[in-house]
This record gives sequence, structure tokens and C-alpha cells, in this order.
Amino acid sequence: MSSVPYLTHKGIFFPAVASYTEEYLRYVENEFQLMDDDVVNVTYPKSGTNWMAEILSLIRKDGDPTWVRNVFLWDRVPWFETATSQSTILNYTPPRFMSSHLPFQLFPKSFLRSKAKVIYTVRNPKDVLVSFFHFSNSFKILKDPGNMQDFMDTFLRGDVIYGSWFDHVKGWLAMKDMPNFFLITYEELQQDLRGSVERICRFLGKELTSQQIDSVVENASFETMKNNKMSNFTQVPNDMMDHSKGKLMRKGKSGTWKSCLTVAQNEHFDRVYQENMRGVTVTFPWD
Ligand code: PPS
Repeated sequence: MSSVPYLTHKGIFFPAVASYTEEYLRYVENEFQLMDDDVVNVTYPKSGTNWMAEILSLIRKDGDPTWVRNVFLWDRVPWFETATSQSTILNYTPPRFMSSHLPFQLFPKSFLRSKAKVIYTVRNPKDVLVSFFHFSNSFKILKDPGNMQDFMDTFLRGDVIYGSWFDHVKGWLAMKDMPNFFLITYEELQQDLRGSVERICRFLGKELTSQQIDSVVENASFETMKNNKMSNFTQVPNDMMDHSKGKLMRKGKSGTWKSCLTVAQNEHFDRVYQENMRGVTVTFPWD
């Protein structure tokens, strides 16, 4: 396995590249001011972040796809924990739509004093594992995952960027009864994208016509996003991503873990899941 180093901040790994620094992560947690009209797309990695960013971009523009076809996704819904996004965020015309993979304990403290809205998308962790495994082979700022068994062990220990899936999800679920927090799953987006878009619009207080919602659904579909170079990561520089080894828009399906994990791996995963999720009252589509 390669030894790409990681930055460790408060026990959580981050890519060791210029955009992540301890100083900036401390600034984000303690000084970054969320505004009441901010909307933050929060996820654990590989859970549908870019999909939700595309949906939100389209909702923001009332279904008009011009913005998503002409501006990079990371400029439309910038990641606020990366120092390199700071100027985009400072120059963003409100309401700001931003993304974050931060666990709750590292999220801006100002959130608790604001009415900023968080949309938290969760995905079946077995599909997250598989998606993360493949992405780690192509995204050069991530450690070489080794084989699936190696990576499953690493993932279940939480020794991946942004920490343990279990801690991330349980940390954010503490917010589930707050009026400015919206919980949705990747699987719900898959099963009923239109209904999900309608629910997201209601949460955002945004009224779209039926045709505008049709346009959001059509332009946020896997096929359309896969062909949109502003959203599909094909324009990520080669020094960061080896495009011959993988892509962001890989399968876009639920349940692909079934053909990737052995029976024994699946049983082990289930045991670790049960232990870690004991006491969690939310029922997910995969439970
Ligand atoms: S990242 O790198 O953490 O920001 O990745 P993230 O965007 O969270 O997750 C990538 C997975 O989301 C899938 N994806 C989609 N699925 C269905 N429809 C649409 N429109 C869509 N857009 C992205 C993408 O294919 C990755 O999942 P896998 O299982 O690897 O295909």
C-alpha cells in the first residue's frame, strides 16, 4: 500500500494537500460564520454529495440548467472546509449553497446560533465502502486502498478521510429533530427523485412549477450528470485524479456491494454495523 500521508486534525484524517490545513479547519470550526439563509449539503464521502449539489444548483435556478452546464460544481456548491474555496465563498451572492463532509464536531459552531439549513444525505455504508474503494484507486490524494478486504478493515476502523461512517452518521443524527435539518438517503433519491426534489423544495421554502421540477429531475439524472463535464469530475486535474483508473460517475446504483463483498465480508460488516448502530432509533432503507 502506498504511504500517501494524511493530515490528522482532532483525530480525523484529511488529505494532506494545500487545501486542507489545521489552521483553516480550526478557523472553519470556530470562526466561520454561517448565515441564516445558507444551505449546506452535508455528507460522509461517497454518499451522493455531488448528486445533491447538482439537485440544489438546479433548484436554486428554478430548474434552468444553464448554470450547471457552464460553471463547475465545486464553484456552484463549494466545499467550505477547503482553504482553496474561501474566495469563492466570500464572493458568493447569497443565499450561499455550500457542501461539507465535516463530522458534526468539526462543523462551524456558528451553525447552532443560526437558521442555516443543513441537508444531510446518508447512503448504505456497504455501497459507500465500494464506491470509496474504487474512488481511492483513482483519486491520488487518497491512500492506496489495497484489496477489498484491506479497505473494508480500514473503513470499519474509521481510518479513512473524514473518519468513521458510524461516528459521522450518529453525530449528525443528533440534529434530526431540528427544524433547519433535513435527513434524506441516497436510496430515497434513487427510488423517487421527483418526490425527493419536492420534499427538498418544501424544506428550502422554494416553490417550483411542475415543469421546473421535471427539469431538475431530468438534469440531475445519472445519465445527464455523467455527460456534464462541469459535474462529472473529468476536468479534475491529472495530478489529482488518474482518470484511467476510475471516475466519479461510476455506477450510480444502490446495492452494488452485493457483487463486491464475499458472504463472510458481508456477515462481518453486519456485525460491526449492529454493534455500532445500537441505540440508533432512525430506520434506514437498508436496515
Ligand atoms: S465524493 O467524492 O465523496 O464527493 O463522492 P459523492 O458525490 O458523495 O458520491 C459519489 C457516488 O454518487 C454517485 N452519483 C450518482 N448516483 C445516482 N445519480 C446521480 N445523478 C449521481 N451522481 C453521483 C456516483 O456514481 C458515486 O457512486 P458509485 O456507487 O461509485 O457509482
